Amino acid sequence: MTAERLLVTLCTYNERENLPPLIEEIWRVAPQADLLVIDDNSPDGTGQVADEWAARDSRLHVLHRPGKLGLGTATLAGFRYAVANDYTWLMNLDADFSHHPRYIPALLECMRSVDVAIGSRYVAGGGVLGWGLRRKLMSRGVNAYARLFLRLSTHDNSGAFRCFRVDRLRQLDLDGFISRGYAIQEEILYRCRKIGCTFAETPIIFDDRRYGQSKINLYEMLAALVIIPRLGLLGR
Ligand SMILES: Nc1nc2c(ncn2[C@@H]2O[C@H](COP(=O)(O)OP(=O)(O)OP(=O)(O)O)[C@@H](O)[C@H]2O)c(=O)[nH]1
Ligand SMILES: [Mg+2]
Repeated sequence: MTAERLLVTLCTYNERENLPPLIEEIWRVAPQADLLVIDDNSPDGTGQVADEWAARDSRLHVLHRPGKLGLGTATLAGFRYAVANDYTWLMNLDADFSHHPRYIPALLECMRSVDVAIGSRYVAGGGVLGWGLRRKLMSRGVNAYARLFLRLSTHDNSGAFRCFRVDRLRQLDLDGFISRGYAIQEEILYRCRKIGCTFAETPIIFDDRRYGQSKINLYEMLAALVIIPRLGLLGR
């Protein structure tokens, strides 16, 4: 039997200050994990910071993309890497400390019994710190919308803190995804449900980013509002 291997993916765009302490914290709780940083030629030099680290620790790998190609395609690049390199599990975290590594053990525990584990703000014990009412309503709204159009039974469908059984990712048509940006989160769950994956949600407290600026914008929000019903209709 081959050993079980965990890959943690971090999509980065201008996360230079967050990345080093985040990597340290991940390895503090999961020293066995390999890390893949997927950087879109961040102007602040995040990619170089990652390269320097990779040069001194073979557990860290860096994928450089030529420019800001979107969170969706970055996430799928991580999936492809995990499939090509035969990992057992892929776990993804935002690289801004909104997803604290202290929850990694709970997510891994879920993987004993399901195909997809979600670090969830919207189950008992979960929550959000540091957001205003507008941001809270937007997030709740997009989740209700996804549950309605995509018939998802999970509660946090827009967050990226998740763990997947890589054998299940292998079964997805990664070239068939239509989202390029943030709507990828809902599309992934939808496609996982279509192939019969099982799900668990474990509570997380989502904290506002530690350093730097948000990359989410009105365009991303509007794109999600169009893509989610489109997916639902295509799937009929
Ligand atoms: N490689 C890559 N990473 C991205 C891109 N857009 C966002 N990211 C990363 O994806 C993660 C989530 O992006 P955020 O800007 O934090 O989005 P958010 O969490 O919805 O917004 P905040 O509440 O402001 O943090 C972060 O680690 C970003 O650096 C992109 O186009 N390419
Ligand atoms: Mg964030």
